[in-house]
Amino acid sequence: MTHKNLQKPGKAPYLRIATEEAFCPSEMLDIYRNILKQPHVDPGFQSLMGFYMSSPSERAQHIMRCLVDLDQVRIGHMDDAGIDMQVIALTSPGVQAMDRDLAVSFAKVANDELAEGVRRHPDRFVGMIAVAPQDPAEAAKEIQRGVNELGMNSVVINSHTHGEYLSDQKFWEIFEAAQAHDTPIYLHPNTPPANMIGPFLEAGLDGAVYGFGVETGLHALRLITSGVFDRFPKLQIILGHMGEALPFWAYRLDYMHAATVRSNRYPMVQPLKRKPSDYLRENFHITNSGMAWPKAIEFTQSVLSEDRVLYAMDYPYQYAIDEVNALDGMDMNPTTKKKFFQTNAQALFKIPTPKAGA
Ligand code: 1DF
Ligand code: MN
Repeated sequence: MTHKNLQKPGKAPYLRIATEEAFCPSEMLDIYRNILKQPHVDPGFQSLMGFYMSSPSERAQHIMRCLVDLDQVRIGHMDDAGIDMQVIALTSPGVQAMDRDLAVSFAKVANDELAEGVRRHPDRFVGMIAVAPQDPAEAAKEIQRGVNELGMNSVVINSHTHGEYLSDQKFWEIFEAAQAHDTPIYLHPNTPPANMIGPFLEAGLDGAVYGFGVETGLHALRLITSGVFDRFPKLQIILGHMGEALPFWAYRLDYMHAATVRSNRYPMVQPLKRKPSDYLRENFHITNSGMAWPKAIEFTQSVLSEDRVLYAMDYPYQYAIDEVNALDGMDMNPTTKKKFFQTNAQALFKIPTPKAGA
């Protein structure tokens, strides 16, 4: 995974800001080891972290080494790949794999540790606030602390929490806090919950290859159809992986949602103020994490607008220098390309332009 033979990306007329980059405090690995020893381990957690924490494969070893570092290992890789800045989040599933009390207390530990890393390397790192949806009131408080005390301006939630979705109104205090503090929420993937994972696991497709996208796309759609954005019209959700395919579904979602409402088929599918695709355009930003594919990026820009599509690498899970070169070279007008790599991220995460930079 060292890519020594590949050409290093050169200087570009934009900063490259990667926006879905992961870290893992080493104490979280101790907590994970305890969870993995318990009698009834969530099958998705077992499949994902059970693998990364025990596999001798080069990929797993490389990822584990990078995840815990917020200093020279990470910065060396960023330099080699031409990444000026990383927007860093607690890796999935983070505190959402834990019991409530531990999740609440460990979110603070993880956020403090990330904030320290950002303080050591303020020109290179930006942090996202991790929260424990297990306790919505505490999550709302942690958003406030993250903004006011840690200087972070975004939140990460790793999709479902023990099989529960944020479309349930008991979680909406979190959205209220996010809207009030103007912090976008990165709805990052998790493995499918226990009651969904069976057919994925059976085929070895539960992880980043497909299960992540299906589960997180469903979660985002549940936010739309439950009326979250009618209640919190300014709330912004960030999706990775080219919007977990939702832009490609937009036409059918609009048609079938309207048809379902008209026919009174389900009590939980009620009229919305706007079409599902309107919320995608007004309440979502999308990154290309894991999808270095110019045609898909262009299509997503055409659905959401070029102001809402951002670059992400998904370090260390997809540390691929050749993809940076491919995206540098994509056929896109220079203004749009600078929005994609730099200025959309600066606006969304409130990142000032470094004084000496680019
Ligand atoms: C993987 C991919 C793992 C992504 C991740 O977090 C992750 C993977 C545990 O390849 O197993 O964030 N990803 O976003 O694509
Ligand atoms: Mn990721």
